[in-house]
Amino acid sequence: MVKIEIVLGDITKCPVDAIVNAANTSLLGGGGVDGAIHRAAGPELLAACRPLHGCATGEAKITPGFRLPAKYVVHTPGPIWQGGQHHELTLLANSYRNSLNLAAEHGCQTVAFPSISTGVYHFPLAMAAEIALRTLRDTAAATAKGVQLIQMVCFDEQTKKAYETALASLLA
Ligand code: AR6
Repeated sequence: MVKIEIVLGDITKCPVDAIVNAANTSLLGGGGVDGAIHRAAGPELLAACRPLHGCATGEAKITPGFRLPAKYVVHTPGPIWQGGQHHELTLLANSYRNSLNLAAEHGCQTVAFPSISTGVYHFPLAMAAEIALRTLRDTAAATAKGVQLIQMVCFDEQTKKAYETALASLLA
């Protein structure tokens, strides 16, 4: 069975097989975790993203990790929160499921995720945490069976608490 860990930290430092990037649909970089990943990976990452011609919301594409400790970066644009009536819940689940499956298809056993869409995309944190952990647990059991460890890498205490609360209620 997959182990899911909630940790506080910087995802660019994680020595895992794949880290996931909360990207935008251009895949050409941005602020937040996306900017941090591009800075740490080096300009080769942008060069690898250009020929991908973007990515639809909820879908995922993969590149090497270049100067990162991680072997791969899985890029997924999460949904922008628009009040909840624009398929945001389904699209967020799609981002987690498609990212984990793509990493598993590339033989990854350890995968680190940031809190997708809860920064500048303003998805409500508690709901996002619940969707993230339920989708990751179910996907690992159904299709991404080679994945042994999933880390949710939270950048601040409030985010970490939200994921810990969601994990406790998922396991209850
Ligand atoms: N490690 C882990 N988490 C981080 C890091 C880091 N180094 N840096 C920030 N976070 P956001 P979104 C957290 O805004 O809401 C970009 O411009 C951050 O504190 O990065 O999906 C893209 O290009 C928050 O908890 O992503 C898109 O345009 C979480 O990562 C847009 O932002 C997500 O915040 C995507 O917005």
